[in-house]
Amino acid sequence: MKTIRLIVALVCGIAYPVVAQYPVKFSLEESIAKDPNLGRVPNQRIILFKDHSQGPTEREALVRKAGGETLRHLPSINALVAYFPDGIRAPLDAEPSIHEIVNDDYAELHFIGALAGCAGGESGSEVTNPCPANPGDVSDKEQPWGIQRVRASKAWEKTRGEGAKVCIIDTGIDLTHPDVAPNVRAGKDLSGSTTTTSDITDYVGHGTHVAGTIAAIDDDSGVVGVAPKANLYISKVFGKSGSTSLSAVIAGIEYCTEIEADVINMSLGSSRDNTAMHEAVKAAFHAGAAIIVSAGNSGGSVGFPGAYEEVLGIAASDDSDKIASFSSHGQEVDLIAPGVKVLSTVPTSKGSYAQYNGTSMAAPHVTGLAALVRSAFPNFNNTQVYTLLKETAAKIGLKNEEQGSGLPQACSALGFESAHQSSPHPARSGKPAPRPNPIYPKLSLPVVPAPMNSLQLRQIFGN
Ligand SMILES: [Ca+2]
Repeated sequence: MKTIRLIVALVCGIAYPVVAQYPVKFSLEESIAKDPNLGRVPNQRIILFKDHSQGPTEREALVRKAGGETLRHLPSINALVAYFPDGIRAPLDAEPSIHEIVNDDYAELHFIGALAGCAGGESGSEVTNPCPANPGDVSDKEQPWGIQRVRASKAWEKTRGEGAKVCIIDTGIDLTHPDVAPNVRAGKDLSGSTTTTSDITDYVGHGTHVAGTIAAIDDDSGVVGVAPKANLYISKVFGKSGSTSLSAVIAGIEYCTEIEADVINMSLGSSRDNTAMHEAVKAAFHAGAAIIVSAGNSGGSVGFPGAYEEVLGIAASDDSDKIASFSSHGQEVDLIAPGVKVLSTVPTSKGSYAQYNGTSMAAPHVTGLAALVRSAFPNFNNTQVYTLLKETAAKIGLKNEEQGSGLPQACSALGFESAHQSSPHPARSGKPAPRPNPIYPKLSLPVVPAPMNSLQLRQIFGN
């Protein structure tokens, strides 16, 4: 029997209640064998259609005939989600217009616990990094350690994220928080927890924390984010708990596509692969968004959508550049970023600032960097953004399945330092099989060119 790890660091003595249960499964197969409905939203199904031969009204009639109620349409994947209180009465599988019926699963925040009352900006023993920090960063109390570690300030003379649209799929945001609210441009509540879509208030704290790491403002007060002038769009899909349905997350992804997001942050996931979620991620990727997803906190394999090829899956490191004990890992990890004792904004009702742990906190560091890259190189497509962040990341001496391509660095990504081609700390283990480049034979828009190689990147940056 595997040990279940419950990571609750009590460094500062006072802990907020953990907002959600984080089922830790070292063997999903074992767990599912015991409970086939594990992680499923009861009686809820996502119905994917083959074509557009039926309109919304006809589809809803079809669902009613089978004993269900349509909850919402998901146009990006040509689907709808429906609730069948007594199971599906009519054999919908035989309906010629239906391609597939899949379960609606739960998605959870990749957040471990919160610490209150802590001072931020602690520095650990950083390994040698070819991308040196600015001398003033350590004494700049507005910069949490993670912001320093990704060398965000190195980019700020070139860009602070101006013009980049970042969509955060999360618990909403505190619109009264002076350190992050000024960057919020719009938002929508798709959690289904209210009858309207206008209340993007963050009742949990997670979304405000993620937003602060991405884009807290530079005002010599509180904290500053990686891209302090990025434009934030709030796609709220969690109500008052740390759990929601995949169909709500898919609706949240659709909102991000609707506002033409340059970067999407998803600090969430499910332990189950799901066709509907994968199709939604593919649709957003093909619409042009760079999609950054936390790897998960199981300490085991990478969750979904973090494991999909169309996204960057992010593991979590601590301030000594070690992988966090809770961080999921595997060959699906693309990058690693600070995810332990991350100081950021939380709702003013929860104390305004707090340190959180989780791969949820790692992903927004990369999202901020992606916003800087998109601002500096607006002609780059999402694949080029991924390639640039990976090729310019610093290896930090971990196994490839822990660090992926390494810890991304704003200075080398933005061309301020020579992109280092060799690792100062070679990986200890054998290299896992490389992930194949995504191939999408069925889809043609937009055209996705082959990722750039190191030579092409050097040609662009002239070094
Ligand atoms: Ca600030």
